[in-house]
Amino acid sequence: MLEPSSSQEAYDFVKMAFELSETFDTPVFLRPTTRISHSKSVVTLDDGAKTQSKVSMGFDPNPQKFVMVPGFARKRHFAVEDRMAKLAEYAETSPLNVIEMNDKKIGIITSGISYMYAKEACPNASFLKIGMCNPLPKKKIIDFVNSVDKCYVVEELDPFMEMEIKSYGCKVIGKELFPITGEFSPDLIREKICGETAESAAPIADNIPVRLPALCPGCPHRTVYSLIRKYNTIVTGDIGCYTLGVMPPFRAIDTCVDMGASITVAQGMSLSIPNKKMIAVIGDSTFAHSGITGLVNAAFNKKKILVIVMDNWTTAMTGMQVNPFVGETLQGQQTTPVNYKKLAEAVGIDDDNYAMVDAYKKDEVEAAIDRLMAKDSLSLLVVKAPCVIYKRKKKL
Ligand SMILES: Cc1ncc(C[n+]2csc(CCOP(=O)(O)OP(=O)(O)O)c2C)c(N)n1
Ligand code: SF4
Repeated sequence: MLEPSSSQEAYDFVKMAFELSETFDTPVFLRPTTRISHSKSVVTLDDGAKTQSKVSMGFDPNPQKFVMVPGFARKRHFAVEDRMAKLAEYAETSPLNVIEMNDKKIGIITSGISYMYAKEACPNASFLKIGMCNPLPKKKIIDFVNSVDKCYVVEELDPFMEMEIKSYGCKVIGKELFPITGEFSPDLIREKICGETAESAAPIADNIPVRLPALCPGCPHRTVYSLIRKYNTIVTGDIGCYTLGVMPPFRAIDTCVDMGASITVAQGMSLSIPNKKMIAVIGDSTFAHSGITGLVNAAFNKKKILVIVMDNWTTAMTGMQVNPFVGETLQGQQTTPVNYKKLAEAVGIDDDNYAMVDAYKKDEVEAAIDRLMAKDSLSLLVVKAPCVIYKRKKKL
C-alpha cells in the first residue's frame, strides 16, 4: 500500500504502483486520504517516452492463480506469503521510504498528508517519511528510532504504523498525544510536540451564519422530497446528490448506508414493520451500480416497497459521468440505454406498479406516488429530469 503526501506523489506513486505490481506480481493499493484527494497543486508530468507502458497486453490463463477454489488457494497462500516477505525486504531500500536526518532530538515517523503537516510544524526535526505503509520497513524503522532522542509517530486516525512499530519493541509516542478522530493540522502537531499553541493569523468571526450543504436551486431531486413526508412512512435513502434530502427544509430520508442499500435496507425493515409500505429513494447511477440486485431480491421476496429512482440524466455527485441509463459510453459513443419499463417487467413488476414521470411536473409526481403507495406490492417509480448543472455544462 502506497500513501502519497502531495499531488505530485499521487501522480508518481500510481506509476510506481504499476511497476511494483509487475515486479512483485501483486495488487497494490494507493491510499490518498481526504486532504490529498481534495487538494490541488502543480504537478510535473513525465514525458511520454517514460510513461509508455512496458506491460504486455493480453491474458495468460493460469487457473491455479486466478481461480481461488480451496485446493488452488491453499497452494497460492505460500506464494502470497513469499511475495510479502520480498516486499518487506524491498521496503528497506525503497525510495518510497525516506529518512531526512536533521536535529536528532526529535524524530518523526509519518506518512501521507501528516508528513506535510509535521514538516511545517517541526521543520528542524528528523523524519522517516513512509511512502509504502504496508509492508513496513522494520529494520529502517528500528534504526531510525534508535538514532533520535525522542520519536513520535504522526499518523491520522487509527494507529496502524504505531502498533506495528511498538510491536518491534520500539519506544515511540503516538496516540498518547494525537487524536484518533478528525483531521490533523500543522497547528495540532506544533501544539502536541512543541507545546506551542498557535495564534490564529486570521481570526474567524464567530457570528457567521451556518450554511448547511443543500441541493442546488432548481434541482430536480427537490420535487420528490417536497412531497415525501406526507406519506408518513420510513424513507430509506442512498448515496448521491440526493442524500442532501436529509437536510432542512426537507428532512426527507431516514437512512443512508452504502450504494444500493436504500432498497435492501427497506426490505430488512419491512420484516419488522410489515404494515407500512416503505419508500426507497435511489439515484439512476446508484440504481444501475448496485440497486438493481436489490430490486430483484425485493420482487422475488414479495416486498411491499415503493422504489423511487431519481434519474437526473447523470452521475452528478462524482463528476457528471454517464451511466447505463444514459445511452452513451464514457468514451462518448452511442449505446443502448437500460429500459426501466422492460427492467420492471423482467423483475416481475407489472404495469400497475410502474410509472415514469417528469420531475418538474409536481402534480404528476404526486399523483404517481399516491397511486403506487396505495398498492400492496413492490412498485417502481422513475422521476426523471436533468440536473441543472449538467444541463448548463452540456448547453442543453
Ligand atoms: C461503492 C461506492 N462507489 C462509489 C461511491 C462514490 N459515489 C458517491 S455518490 C455516487 C454516484 C451518485 O450518482 P447518482 O446515483 O446518479 O446520484 P446523483 O449524484 O446524480 O444525484 C458515487 C459513485 C460510493 N459512495 N460507493
Ligand atoms: S448538482 Fe445537479 S443533482 Fe446535484 S444538487 Fe445540483 S442540480 Fe441537483
